[in-house]
Amino acid sequence: MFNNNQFSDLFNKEKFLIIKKFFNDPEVSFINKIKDQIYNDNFERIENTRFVIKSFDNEILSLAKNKKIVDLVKILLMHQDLSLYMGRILIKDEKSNANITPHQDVAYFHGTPNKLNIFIFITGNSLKNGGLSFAPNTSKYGLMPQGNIPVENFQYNYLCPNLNNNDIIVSDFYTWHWSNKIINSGHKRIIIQLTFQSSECGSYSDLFSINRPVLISGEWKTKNFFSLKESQPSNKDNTPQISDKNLPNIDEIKYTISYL
Ligand SMILES: O=C(O)CCC(=O)C(=O)O
Ligand SMILES: [Fe+2]
Repeated sequence: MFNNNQFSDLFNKEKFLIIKKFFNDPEVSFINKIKDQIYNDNFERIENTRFVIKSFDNEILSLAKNKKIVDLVKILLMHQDLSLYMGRILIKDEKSNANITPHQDVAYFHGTPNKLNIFIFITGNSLKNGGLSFAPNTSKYGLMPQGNIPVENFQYNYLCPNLNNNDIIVSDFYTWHWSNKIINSGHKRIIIQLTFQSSECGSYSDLFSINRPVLISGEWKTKNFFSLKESQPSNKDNTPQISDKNLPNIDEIKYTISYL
């Protein structure tokens, strides 16, 4: 059994950690129930995407509140007060079997970039089954533009670990990852992604499951909540105008000191 320091020392080296046999049998049964429901719903998803349509709010919330997960996130994010930024289910099957090109999640979301991803592999993970590949230690390159990261221009190593449904992967929000097409015919791949952050940040993703701010541990350390949808770019010229009577009138004195 690992202690807290070993977890964080290992993670902090390359911001990537595989934890084998994380879930016990009852937890695996719980995960398998989600799988059964997805099969029952015939893998219904948001049109032409890899995202499951049904929200699975309760299931995702109870996984995100699993004591072992919360304790792990507290150690790795070094925060006691945590919220769930995003929870979603990622499907790959014959209907959506594209390569997911190299990217980092941080470029596509909002709020604090200091987020932590936990991936749960309901149907395991392997190269031939459209599993996730990761390039540990790529957070060192920081924020990259959106789109396919030009991996050919960089030094990196990657792996697509063979995992079971009781194993998890933890990575920071900068770590490059991607996935290949399913090669084993008939295979259906289901992955749960949970994204945590300090509750000092009131950002939350409202594109998938859990479309609201959710406190996971401790207390809220902010009063400002703002969703991903309402943070999308405006497509009009919305530059605040001098003539705008609603312009907030802040006294500049508040921000001013004299250097001399
Ligand atoms: O579903 C996949 O294979 C990868 C998905 C992913 O990394 C993403 O949507 O950010
Ligand atoms: Fe991703």
